[in-house]
Amino acid sequence: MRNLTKTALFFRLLFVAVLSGYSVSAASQIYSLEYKTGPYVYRCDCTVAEFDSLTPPQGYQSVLRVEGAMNSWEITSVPPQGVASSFVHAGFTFDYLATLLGNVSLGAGVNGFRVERDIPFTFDAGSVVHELSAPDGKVYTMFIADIDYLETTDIVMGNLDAFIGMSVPAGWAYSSRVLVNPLVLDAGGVATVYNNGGNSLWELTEDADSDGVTDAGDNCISIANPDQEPSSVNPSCGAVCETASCAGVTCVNH
Ligand SMILES: [Ca+2]
Ligand SMILES: [Ca+2]
Repeated sequence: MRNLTKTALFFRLLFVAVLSGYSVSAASQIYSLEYKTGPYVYRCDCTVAEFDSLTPPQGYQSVLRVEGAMNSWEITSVPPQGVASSFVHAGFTFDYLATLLGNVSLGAGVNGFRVERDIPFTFDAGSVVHELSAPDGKVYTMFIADIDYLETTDIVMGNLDAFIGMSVPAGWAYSSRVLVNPLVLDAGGVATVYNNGGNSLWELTEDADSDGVTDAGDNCISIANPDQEPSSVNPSCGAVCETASCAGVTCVNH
């Protein structure tokens, strides 16, 4: 189970790395001890040490998540018909936890996956963000990087050149910049995430008005309003969206 142990350490360090450079509006470092078969995830009623000592059943693989970083991958807590609600393995009970969201095509043979994530990541003004641009112009913002504490100590997310030389899919481009305004990665519930070779996670960041609040969380998608001041008429809508000159602007209720 060496790999699992290393993975656990890896994610713990990743999370610390993320928190040390940026702010996250909610955080915990609770680990889920899970087995996955296909899209179905089961959580172990056991300790980390107990879980670490187990070999997964045939057809299952170990999954270890940090809750808070990607809070919920599940689309339901009720197992679909025909899927077991629990099973016992090596004396431990595994209860059904989730059905994972599926992979999505990001174009040209590049796949991402969807995660349910309801915790916005806030990148403060003045911090460095690392971005991948896809051939279709869509931008993916890195929110977790593979920093192996034991082997690599010189990757600093706050460095503009931290990931120069990283391999990216054909037609994609990497860049980095210092934020003038805060950037909020708010998936609005479901995020599309690209995993770059297992080394880093990049979230699709659609910000039509470039005000630093991504579309899913923007209370006025097409008008820049970084302060997100709410409308006095409809608090779920941005104030800038209620004026006559903004007629027809779509407001996002959330
Ligand atoms: Ca926006
Ligand atoms: Ca806006």
